[in-house]
Amino acid sequence: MVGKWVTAGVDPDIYIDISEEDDPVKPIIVLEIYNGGPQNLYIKLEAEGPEEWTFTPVELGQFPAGEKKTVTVKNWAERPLPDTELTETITLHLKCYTDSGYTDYLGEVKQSLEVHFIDLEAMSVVDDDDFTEDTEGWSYGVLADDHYVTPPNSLYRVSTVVGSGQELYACETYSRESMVQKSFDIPDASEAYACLYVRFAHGDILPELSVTWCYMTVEVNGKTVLYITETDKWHKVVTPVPVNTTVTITVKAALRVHVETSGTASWDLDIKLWVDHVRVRYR
Ligand SMILES: [Ca+2]
Repeated sequence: MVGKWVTAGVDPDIYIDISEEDDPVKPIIVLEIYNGGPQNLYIKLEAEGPEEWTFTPVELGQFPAGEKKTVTVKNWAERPLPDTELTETITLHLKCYTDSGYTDYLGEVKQSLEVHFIDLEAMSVVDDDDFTEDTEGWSYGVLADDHYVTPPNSLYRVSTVVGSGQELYACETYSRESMVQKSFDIPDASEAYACLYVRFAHGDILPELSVTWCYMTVEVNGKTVLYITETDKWHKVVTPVPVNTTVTITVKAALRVHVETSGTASWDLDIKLWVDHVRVRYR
């Protein structure tokens, strides 16, 4: 019944590279939940799958009536890292309640998830970018050594959202999207993957401002394969890419601020992004 008005958007395929992954594996999922019903709901995520997995229910909080909300869920599932490639199916249960105590149960929405464990190191190399000595053909960005996955450098780009000395007028908004990009020629093969690490951050928010949005995305040929809001942390993304064509990977970081009180900016407000350890593989 509840499935008539609650929908859960989730990428039905997760790719995990067993050649470089923590043991146990703890996948992170992003759910875009739409509550199209007449009342506010509280939703709890539960899951079931093969016996190797351990699942922990996660209370996702309130989903107001008529609204869409994106949630990133961690620590909901873990499994020992397999040493061979395999694919497993997990069923997500989004249990809907009408109270914050998660007792008045209304119904659930089910969603199936395929977890693909792949071994990138067993595949052929299209490209490896570790930014050891140069920017490896990426558009924009310079080398930086303040954060990296493989020493001594990563690719870095900083963009100014609001400059020091800039006049700020109440109710105005300022936004900036910073990006770096590279294209890869993928051979005619049966499958291909890209794996990279990304990170972003912004400077101290000026006292006159509030943050409207702040996120990072990774796109493959314009399709978003990663959306994150957590700053100051490396995020690993593994994604299939099309074969026998050119694939463009775009990493973006965006910050939008709203001026709450007029004033003069006392310092530069920057949006920063880092990329490192890019591997593109096929077989
Ligand atoms: Ca590096």
